[in-house]
Amino acid sequence: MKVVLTIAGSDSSGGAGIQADLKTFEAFGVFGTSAITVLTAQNTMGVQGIYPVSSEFINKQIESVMSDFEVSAIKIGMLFNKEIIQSVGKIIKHLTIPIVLDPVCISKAGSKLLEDDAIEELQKIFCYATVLTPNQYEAKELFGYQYGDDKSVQNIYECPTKVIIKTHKILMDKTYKSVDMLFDGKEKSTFVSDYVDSDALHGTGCSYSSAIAANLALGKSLEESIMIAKEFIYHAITNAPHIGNGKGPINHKQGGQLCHID
Ligand code: PXL
Repeated sequence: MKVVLTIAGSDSSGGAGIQADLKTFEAFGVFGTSAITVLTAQNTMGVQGIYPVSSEFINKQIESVMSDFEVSAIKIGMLFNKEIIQSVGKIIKHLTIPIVLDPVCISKAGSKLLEDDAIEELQKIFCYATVLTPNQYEAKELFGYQYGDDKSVQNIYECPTKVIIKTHKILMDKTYKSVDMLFDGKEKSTFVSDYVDSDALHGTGCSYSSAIAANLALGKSLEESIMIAKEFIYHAITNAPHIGNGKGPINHKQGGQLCHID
């Protein structure tokens, strides 16, 4: 069985962060392991508290997992502050396995998940990743990207890191679509699915990047992994459990049943 590691924050409400990552790994039949970077006290309405783990202990968790298992891919989520970014950066710098870096800045409910002075530090570790998965807001913050302005994404191409920019609602053929664009330094590929008008979007970003990491671990190409991840998220949103009073979680199990790969 393939082993995947997530280096990310804990979401007490179970919809995003480490909890979403592990549920996604399970759905794809890979063995999920974790290194927790921060604890968050949160629910579907927002984040009530953030408690960072020391960088020494984050390293210890990563070393414990990697010294025992052969890890086939890594997903990186919420890193929160400069110190955590620097220490995770030092470890991933030397790795050759696929790394999916979700440059988490803000939650779907609007809470800040990255300290203001940590943005530059986060940009410094981009080149250690195989692929970055910002949403349109993160892409604006990190690359100055605006929809249609593809040149801004080319700025990071001193290295082979690819970028998927997730946009949500684009009018095509008279209906709204969810459109993701993959930039590889030369070409742009576009991935389209129907747009689901839902409030249950908490954890979609985390789960999407985890689904890509799981499929890369299974030996799929990046393009295939993106297509499978996009379909997984579509079904997970349409089968959301509708719990909580705010932006509710998605249904990883339902998505997994539809998309499971043996
Ligand atoms: O989706 C971004 C994200 C990442 N990590 C943690 C989160 C969230 C969003 O809520 O809680 C821990």
